[in-house]
Amino acid sequence: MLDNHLSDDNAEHAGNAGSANENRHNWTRAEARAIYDLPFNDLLFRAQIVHREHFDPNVVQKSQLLSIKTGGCAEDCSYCSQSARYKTGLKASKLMAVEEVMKGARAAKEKGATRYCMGAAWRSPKQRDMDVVLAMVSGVKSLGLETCMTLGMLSDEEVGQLRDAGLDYYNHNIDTSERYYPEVITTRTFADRLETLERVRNSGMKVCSGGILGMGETEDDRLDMLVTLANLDEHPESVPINMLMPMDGTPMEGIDKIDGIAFVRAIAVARIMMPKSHVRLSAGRSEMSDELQALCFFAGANSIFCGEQLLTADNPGEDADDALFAKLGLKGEAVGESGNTA
Ligand code: SAM
Ligand code: DTB
Ligand code: SF4
Repeated sequence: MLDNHLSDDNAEHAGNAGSANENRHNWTRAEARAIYDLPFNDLLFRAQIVHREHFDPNVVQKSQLLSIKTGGCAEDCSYCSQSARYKTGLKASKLMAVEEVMKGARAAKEKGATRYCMGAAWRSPKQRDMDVVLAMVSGVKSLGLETCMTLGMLSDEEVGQLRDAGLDYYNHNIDTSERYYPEVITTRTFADRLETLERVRNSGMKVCSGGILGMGETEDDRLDMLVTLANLDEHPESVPINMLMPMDGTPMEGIDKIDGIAFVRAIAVARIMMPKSHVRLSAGRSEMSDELQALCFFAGANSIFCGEQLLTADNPGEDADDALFAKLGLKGEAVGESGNTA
């Protein structure tokens, strides 16, 4: 049905992409490339068709982030304000108290967030912190919010504890392609990331995994990252696509911004290759125009971080997002309603 609308030589390669109802896990870079290189209008049309097969196109899921332990991190991720290796001017703080987290979660729920994502600047959690972390999970869950955490690498034991406490999602990004990964992070490997993702998947929790665009990687690196995510045994239920927010004092300070159209193309490819996943337009929205965000939603992004702050960086905030949603006729996804019509 779709092939009538494809207008160039890529049509043959891109022909079956996303039109089948079942998720595929055998994507090649060549296929991803062929989709990515389609004329922009064809690409967006294709992404919209896939999106509408599975989701209400005017519903966007809202997650709220909270940094439960900020800064002082032992890892050397070159994009991150929280690494202890760079002079970013960020003040490190200890693990928050459970009641403080609950306050934030109640406020987020009132403002329409359906998922509360708690992030810690750790390579991996310390066993002595686990009791507090688990109490955060069960507390936030008791408010009727979906729970998500991002705490670094996990052991099988920790994965089991988090699941049993009621954690719905675990966020662990692969960040970039396997090829480019060592240029960005040297203190852990791409394989380490995949290992934790597998543990989370095997535990029965839902997986949130994506990456960052605009770190100096090539287009092929972006496609390889998406192919890796799409070829996992199951697609991550959430796929956050972050636009690099260059942080003062990090090796990525002052890096050239990614082209907006290239960013939208990557979102569309993610939507087409992972048709039933929520694709989240994540960090970087405070630097994006309404028009660029609208194109991202049109390309199939259907989730955002809401609120004034991400972990350490700015986010547009409630007023700006309410105005944007009103202009575009978008609605927030209701608690417990996935919006996924598949
Ligand atoms: N420490 C944990 C870890 O690295 O897995 C969890 C927190 S970490 C800050 C979560 C993710 O935020 C990173 O994997 C990265 O994708 C994203 N992120 C961090 N700093 C960013 C930045 N400056 N711009 C865009 N995304 C960023
Ligand atoms: C994700 O992919 N992006 C979020 C969340 N998962 C943990 C974090 C974005 C961080 C942006 C920079 C900051 O706030 O420090
Ligand atoms: Fe630490 Fe996570 Fe930042 Fe890397 S991304 S430095 S692991 S907080």
